[in-house]
Amino acid sequence: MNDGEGTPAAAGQGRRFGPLGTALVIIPTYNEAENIKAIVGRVREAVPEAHVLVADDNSPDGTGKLADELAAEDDHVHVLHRKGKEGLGAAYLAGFRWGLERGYGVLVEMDADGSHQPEELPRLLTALKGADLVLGSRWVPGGRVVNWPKSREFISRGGSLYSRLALDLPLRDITGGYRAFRRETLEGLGLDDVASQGYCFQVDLARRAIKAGYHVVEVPITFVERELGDSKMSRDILVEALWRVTTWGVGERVGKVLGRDRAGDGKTAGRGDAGASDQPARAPHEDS
Ligand SMILES: Nc1nc2c(ncn2[C@@H]2O[C@H](COP(=O)(O)OP(=O)(O)O)[C@@H](O)[C@H]2O)c(=O)[nH]1
Ligand SMILES: [Mg+2]
Repeated sequence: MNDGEGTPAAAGQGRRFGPLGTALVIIPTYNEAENIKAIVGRVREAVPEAHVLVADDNSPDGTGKLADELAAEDDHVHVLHRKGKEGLGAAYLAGFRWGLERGYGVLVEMDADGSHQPEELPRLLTALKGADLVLGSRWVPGGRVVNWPKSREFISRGGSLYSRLALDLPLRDITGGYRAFRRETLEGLGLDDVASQGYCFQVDLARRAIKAGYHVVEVPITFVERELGDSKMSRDILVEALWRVTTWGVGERVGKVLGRDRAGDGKTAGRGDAGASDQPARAPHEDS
């Protein structure tokens, strides 16, 4: 059974990882007025030294204003007000930029609806001491989902399995959005040309990290479906994910046939000595 601190991996062993620095927990929000106070409070309690950035897309329900009130009474809470709804990926990219500019050492992705439990964040951060990227994972031993209908679980498991096979990624939960990045990892991923949104954004970042040779560790989490507010999952988000993953997968195979590795688009600047938690070391471009 996994001890919850990340599966030891041949790939990461022997490497020295630097100190983590201060963490910034980025919480993207669109109409999360019912959840924002509770989630920020839980993060502050679970990891008091971390800072929180609410990245709000001008939510009509006033989430941004509530976040401003939280920020006014707590210097560890910040708000990034964005013009309008542009999707999860764009909000995270803006949040990453905000955090990198201000020198944070760790950038965390966390949903506002309580699905990603802040109380599990210390385990992700502990695992990050020996990794470049930690994925909170529902689909490794010890991970699970609570209150999900079978249909949602089928879509999520299917999405990860399809991405794993299409993109040859040695990961179990590829669409999840509870993650901790070292700043150097984000800086090495070539984020400037990321156009993907929704679940696809998560697949895109995981794929870039693996292809760039970063050491990625999956830590089991208990994902709890939201009790308040509405999911923003839509058919369009699923179609985008299916389309992009398929395109990337076909592109990689064509690249291999032609003797080139296009997977990283030649733009990532990974370490070349890392891999994923349940696999032996993989050098980037090893199969080209
Ligand atoms: N800023 C921003 N946040 C978003 C957007 N879409 C979703 N979110 C947030 O992303 C997180 C996950 O969304 P959610 O609706 O719970 O998706 P689900 O968990 O897949 O059903 C929540 O915190 C949402 O408020 C968006 O367009 N902009
Ligand atoms: Mg949710």
